Amino acid sequence: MILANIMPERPPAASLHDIPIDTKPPVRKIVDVTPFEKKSPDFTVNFTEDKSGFYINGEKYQPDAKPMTEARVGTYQHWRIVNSTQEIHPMHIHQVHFFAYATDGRAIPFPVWLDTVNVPVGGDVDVIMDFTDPVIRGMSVFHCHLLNHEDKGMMAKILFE
Ligand SMILES: [Cu+2]
Repeated sequence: MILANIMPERPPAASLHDIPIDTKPPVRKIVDVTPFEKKSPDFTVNFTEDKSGFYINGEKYQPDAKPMTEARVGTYQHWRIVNSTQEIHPMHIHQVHFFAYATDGRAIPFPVWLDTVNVPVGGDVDVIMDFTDPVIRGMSVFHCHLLNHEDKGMMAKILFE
């Protein structure tokens, strides 16, 4: 069904083909991790599992659940993602990126901006979540990126406000 016809007020100055394409990889902000390293995490994600499911901080995802955590738009947060199981879990968050800078308490030699990171068995990853984009607001989720784990409960809500 047609929902709307969007017409430009005047013809565009250039066609898409005339716009130069920037082929360089995207450059994201460089973050000084020192202030984050010194204090304890703002939020900890703990992946666990048992015979009846997969959990984040002991909770199995429910569609009607309240957000597990909230983030003030315009801030950074230090998160520690802990894998308390015997298998790997890729942590993924929607809408925002994070700067992964340490694993198992040791600095990552080449820290990078990601939206998914493998959390080692019995280990952890320290990241800086970037909640500074003013456009990113409302309810979102973070979860294990293995579909089987996510579907069995390893997902939680976050509210950007
Ligand atoms: Cu998993």
